[in-house]
Amino acid sequence: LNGVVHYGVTPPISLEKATQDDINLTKKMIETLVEAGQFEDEKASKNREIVLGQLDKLTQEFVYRASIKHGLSESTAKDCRGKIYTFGSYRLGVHGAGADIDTLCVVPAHVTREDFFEIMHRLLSQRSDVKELSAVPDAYVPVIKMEFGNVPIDLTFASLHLPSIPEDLELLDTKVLRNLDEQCIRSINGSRVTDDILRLVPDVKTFRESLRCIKLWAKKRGVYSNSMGFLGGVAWAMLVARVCQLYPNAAAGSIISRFFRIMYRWNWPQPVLLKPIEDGPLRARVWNPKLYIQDRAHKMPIITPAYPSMCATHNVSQSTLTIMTAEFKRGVEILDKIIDNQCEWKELFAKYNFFSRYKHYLHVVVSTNDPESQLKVHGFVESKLRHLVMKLENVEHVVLAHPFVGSLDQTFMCENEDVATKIKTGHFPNKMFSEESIRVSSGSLLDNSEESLDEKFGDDQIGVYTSSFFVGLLISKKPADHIGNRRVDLSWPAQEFLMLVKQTDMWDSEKMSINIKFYKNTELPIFVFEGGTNPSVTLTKNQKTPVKHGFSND
Ligand code: 3AT
Ligand code: MN
Ligand code: MN
Repeated sequence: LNGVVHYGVTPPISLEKATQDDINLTKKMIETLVEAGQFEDEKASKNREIVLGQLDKLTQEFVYRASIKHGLSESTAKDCRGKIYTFGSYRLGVHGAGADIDTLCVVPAHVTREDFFEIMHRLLSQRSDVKELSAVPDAYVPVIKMEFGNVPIDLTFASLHLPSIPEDLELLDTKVLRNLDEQCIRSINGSRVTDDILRLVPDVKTFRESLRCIKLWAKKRGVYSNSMGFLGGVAWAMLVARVCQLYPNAAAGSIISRFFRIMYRWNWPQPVLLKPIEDGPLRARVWNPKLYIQDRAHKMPIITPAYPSMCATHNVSQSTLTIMTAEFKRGVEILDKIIDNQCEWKELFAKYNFFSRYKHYLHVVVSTNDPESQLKVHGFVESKLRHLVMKLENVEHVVLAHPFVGSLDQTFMCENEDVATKIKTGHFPNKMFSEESIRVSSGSLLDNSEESLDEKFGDDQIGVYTSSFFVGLLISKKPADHIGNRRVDLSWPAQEFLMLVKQTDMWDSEKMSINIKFYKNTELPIFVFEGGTNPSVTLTKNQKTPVKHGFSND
């Protein structure tokens, strides 16, 4: 490698070129991804470009109006320009059909974030092709969300220390970060990280094909979620990019095979880096386990390349690392079989069967009386769930606490307060629901035919909007104590978690309620099973063991 530039913090492992076998392997992989609907059609891509063009026009209008508002002359205001950048999966070139476009609106120094949420928001609200417009000005990364011409858009904002934004301005140089507030730095960094990843891979096409494969695999295997303690889109992109650096001339199919092998054997917490961590002009904190105790605690550090480098996997716990490692192992085995022509690519993307994997489950039920607060409380509880997982994995004899990615949401129309209370505490009727809205009476559940429901219920029904989160538990077999007790006490972590949620400012105990139930696999509510039957029940029908609750909210 004398004198040859290489990507990454170490030289490549192999410079071997793709063989005909690798190319065939890759071709089959792409075909499987196409079949799984991972690529959007040309019409949809065109539409995205049109939307981005319109967003750019609106940005110029916004900058002009804001400039006038701040007392600039007509002609100076006309010369002031802003610019739209994209980041996220669209910028990486790996977005699926329904994905959003993550955009960043960059404006001159005199245009403020308040202007953005006032003027830009108004300009958007006046358009008939903009729907579901919502502003989140006080988020960690302030954002306007919307559907623009049927494309979901996340629009973030940064005001640079410049009088106007040159059309060819790149955000690569750390100088652009000077004199910016923290929100602007965070917003810009979404874009800087994506651009850096693309710059740091030896072959963008191979990287994109490989990442599309890993994204689909991670979603199907239930390990795609930053908030739940797995990895989000940026972290998966960085892992794939690192493997691409190590095999600069390989085709995507063999990158995937290497990917699983390398990640299965990775010596965590040794960090994954795409380039050496840089110092920069700000007082911003850069990831450094030698200096910061929090950084030392990261189980699976994957570090963003753009200054100021951060750990993209802060939420990974011992349990989620164990689960991902097991999935890497499965990947190694399946790829070996695919390469050996013993199975097809679609085997790799087989859906993970969470609800028949464990003997014990926790069910967190969050409910409200109105759909608006349901949306808020849902996101909030999801963002806190990893704390429950970490508390659970610290309980003696709990080997693994596995959070289910996402939640199962249902609306119940209840006959009276008693029924509503039952639902809120997780006593769901044990019947398969085919309707989005489920009506329950205090007796048995009615059949779903609309006529009989309308006869029975009047306007006095109580709507209960629920989100159900689940944690699967692997509990070690331990010898019974001297009185034959095998109970594992989960009430303490559960109570602590409930307190954590209820203590926050956004919790409104008038409207919201949260409960935790503990199940054996045979007691799981039927609605979690896609087929409408609980396989564990059929399996264990003949060995009726009395159910012992380690924890119950009854
Ligand atoms: P999709 O194809 O959209 O599912 P993606 O990788 O584009 O995958 P997102 O749109 O969720 O994923 O996120 C794009 C980027 O936005 C990633 C990160 O830089 C930023 N981002 C996402 N969620 C947050 C968050 N909660 N806080 C701060 N930044 C975030
Ligand atoms: Mn996105
Ligand atoms: Mn987004």
